[in-house]
Amino acid sequence: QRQVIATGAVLLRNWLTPEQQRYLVNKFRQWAAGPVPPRRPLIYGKPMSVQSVSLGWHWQNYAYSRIASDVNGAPVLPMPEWLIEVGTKAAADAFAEYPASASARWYTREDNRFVADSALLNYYSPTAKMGMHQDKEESTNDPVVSFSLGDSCTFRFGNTESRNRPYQDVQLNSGDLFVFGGPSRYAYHGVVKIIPNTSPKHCDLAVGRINITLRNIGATH
Ligand code: MD5
Ligand code: FE
Repeated sequence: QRQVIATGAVLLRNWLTPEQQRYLVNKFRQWAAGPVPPRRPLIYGKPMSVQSVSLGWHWQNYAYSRIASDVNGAPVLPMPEWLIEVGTKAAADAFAEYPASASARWYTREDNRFVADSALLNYYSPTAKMGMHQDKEESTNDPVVSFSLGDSCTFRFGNTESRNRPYQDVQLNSGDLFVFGGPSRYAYHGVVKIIPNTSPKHCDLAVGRINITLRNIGATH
């Protein structure tokens, strides 16, 4: 079911079927075994607890590149066409109840389609967290499409002014879709806690949480 957390921030519970969740978990394993291994990016000089690997564009120190020069110098895997299509459908479903005249300004493309050029694949161990931050390295304002797999988490969705209150804590479960765009695109957000032993059996992920975010970072080199 649909939950509007704020204007442009829409949660669709169980958007992914159990089969799709298991498929994405297995794809994550393949991608993680690809040319660039998951690593812990440095945040203020310290490795973050989340392990991250990308498709399309590699996120490195507040910039995006095709080559993971900070990891092993390998080129990142390309974005699969099917995943781009999943992202387009996800954004369209999430924003279906907004009139096109309103959401038109939330997309770069004039046809109001979200076309991702990159995916961040983040693995949270049961003790991992992500501090409150804004996603502002992308050079477009297109929405961010987020899928949750495995263990549930407590996700903190804040405001656009500061990392402090007011914020809302929302539990994200395996299969949930969360789309952030429009006036919510630059809201502060973070992952407060992974809720252990909540991964559904169908995921075949014994421990931890996978978050896949699809973005149109709009980079050209
Ligand atoms: C997560 N991951 O659940 C979140 C989901 C990240 C990250 O924060 O940067 O990898 S993405 C939540 C998000 C993305 C873009 C914008 C906003 C939230 N927002 O404006 O609130 O592990
Ligand atoms: Fe983020």
